[in-house]
Amino acid sequence: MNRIVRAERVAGLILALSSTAAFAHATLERKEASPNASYRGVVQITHGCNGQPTNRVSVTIPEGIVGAKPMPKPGWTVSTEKGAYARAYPYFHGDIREGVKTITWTGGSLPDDQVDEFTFLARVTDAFAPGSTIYFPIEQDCDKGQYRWSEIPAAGQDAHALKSPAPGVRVVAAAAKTAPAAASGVKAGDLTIDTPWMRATPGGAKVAGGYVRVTNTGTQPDRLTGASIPLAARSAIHSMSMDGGVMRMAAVEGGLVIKPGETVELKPGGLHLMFEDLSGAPKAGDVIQGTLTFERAGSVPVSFSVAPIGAMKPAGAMPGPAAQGHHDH
Ligand SMILES: [Cu+2]
Repeated sequence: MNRIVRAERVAGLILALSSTAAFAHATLERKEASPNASYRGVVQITHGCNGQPTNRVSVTIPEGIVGAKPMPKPGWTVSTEKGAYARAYPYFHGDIREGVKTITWTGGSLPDDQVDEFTFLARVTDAFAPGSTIYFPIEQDCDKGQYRWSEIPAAGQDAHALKSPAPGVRVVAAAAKTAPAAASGVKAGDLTIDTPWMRATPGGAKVAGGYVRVTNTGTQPDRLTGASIPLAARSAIHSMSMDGGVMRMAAVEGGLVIKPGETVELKPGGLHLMFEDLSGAPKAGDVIQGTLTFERAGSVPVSFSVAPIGAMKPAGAMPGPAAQGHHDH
């Protein structure tokens, strides 16, 4: 009996200690990453195991993160385990099918009252869409004791509720990190997306035109397949052409190809996005959050600035020739 009570007390003590320690989980210094971009993972170890020095740190590279390489660390021996990926991923000028799955540093001794960092470089593939989270499970071993920072929250679960959470990295579109304004190009993989804009519409209008310039700096063609804004139930990509003095529009079937090295401009009087079944009217001066969808670069959040009715250029651009005789969207 006495023994059981004592075991319970010990268990309670361990629980208390580990929940105190849980204030300082193993963490990753950089909490954001973007698809089709490199990620510098810096594992931070800020405490040992109940006072014991840390002598081993191991990070698991999740599926969808490719080309991982550790940074050597004086005083520690680094080793990697390689394996096949679940599928091939585009990687620079070809595909990559296998690579490092775990990185382990051993042989050092990090006292409980000191901190240290363990670094690797890797590439985030488009397997991770903006809004998702990448989890890197981490094992921490000490002279006595260990932590397994490996718990991944279920959908809707708060990571703070977990005792030993795997550090997470939030996936954001490259756009969100690099382009606060619509002024300069937003990067999405190999694409640069410039100045998305649209025109205000008269009340009651059911359609609005959207415009953008997309440059492909990569080596493979991509394809603009769609666009969305909350105001529009549907959208299409249209071309316009003169036919016997009459402007005609036609849907661009199968998406709009953007060849390597090419810039495709959607503008009034030419190719354009057609937002359809509007539930409200975009007003000049508004900035409307939306997305552009590409076959390779994926779904890219963009901000459409709204220019006045009939404008030929985005708001803020140099005034263009007055709108004249063109088809009004
Ligand atoms: Cu149209």
